[in-house]
Amino acid sequence: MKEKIRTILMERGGFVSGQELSELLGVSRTAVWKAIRQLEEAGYEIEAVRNKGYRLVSEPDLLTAEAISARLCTKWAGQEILSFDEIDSTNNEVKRRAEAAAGHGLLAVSEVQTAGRGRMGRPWSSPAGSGIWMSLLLRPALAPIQASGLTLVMALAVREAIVTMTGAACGIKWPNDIVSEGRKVCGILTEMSAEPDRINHIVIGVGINVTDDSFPEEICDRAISIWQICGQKIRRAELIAEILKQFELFFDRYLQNGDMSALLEDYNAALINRGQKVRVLDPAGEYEAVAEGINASGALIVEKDGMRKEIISGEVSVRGVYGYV
Ligand code: BTX
Repeated sequence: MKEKIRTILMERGGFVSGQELSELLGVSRTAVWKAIRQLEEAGYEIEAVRNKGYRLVSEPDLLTAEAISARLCTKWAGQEILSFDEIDSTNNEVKRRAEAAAGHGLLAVSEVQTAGRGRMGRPWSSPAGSGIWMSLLLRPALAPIQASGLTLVMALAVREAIVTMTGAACGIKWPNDIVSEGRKVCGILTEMSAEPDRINHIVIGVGINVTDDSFPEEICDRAISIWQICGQKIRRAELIAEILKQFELFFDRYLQNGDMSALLEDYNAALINRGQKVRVLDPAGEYEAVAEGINASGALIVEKDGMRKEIISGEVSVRGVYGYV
């Protein structure tokens, strides 16, 4: 009943009288009123005006499969969605599903992750209600060596979606972070199961801080939310739908040559390290250099003492000279 009333109010957009609702649903006006109360308790804002009836003002920021699907305009990404209140890690869940033969484009999202992780097993803070913790399953016809570029493709898609929806000033810190004001608003973790010449599956995990006001002490100097950047509390389901739309577009361009060559300009234009001094954390010895941009294989080209070097993601990290960015 609650669901039916929600649907009617959404479809109408304006006021619907209690009398009409009770007639449409064949229940008493008291039953209608009770259902309206339940919707309000679930976070729906409903205006009630004497002689006019009820009008839906706003919906809660739900992260359900239905909320995402209702906004989705993709061909394959997110056509199957699993949504959880709590999970260890959406990357883990998608990997489990991939091993059980789930298909290309499966998306998992969760309100909370109890064991969210970044690269090299680093923890990823994933509290309830304020962020997007999601993972996308891919089964692309690419060689394993071409997989790491997909992290860059997702970075482009997330940045484009944030900018399209909010106009927020943010850029990409090579290879996998979206940053603003020197802090991380999004991290991306790509994991792959492959044989030497064949990819079984790839899982791209995306963590985005959306409406956080504050962060745990250990990350408060390096984390930021979209809300903090631009003062907008956007709906997570809408942002997810926009990211998946953008990902399909960028992914098609990646597939043209199986590398970043068709996306070089877009990526380098979004790259905040470009032309900047960076500290290259090479296990063989740290050094400072100037970042020039990426090449077609997604490696970062840096210049040091007139020599150009190619930094391959996964081997070394890059930091700003004065801080994280
Ligand atoms: P990373 O290794 O580049 O970054 C991890 C580092 O980022 C941590 O060591 C910490 O300093 C910092 N950090 C932790 N939590 C946050 C946060 N919420 N915001 C900003 N900085 C933070 C980045 O790894 C990849 C993160 C991927 C997360 C997604 S969420 C969905 C999916 N499931 C999962 O377990 N991981 C991915």
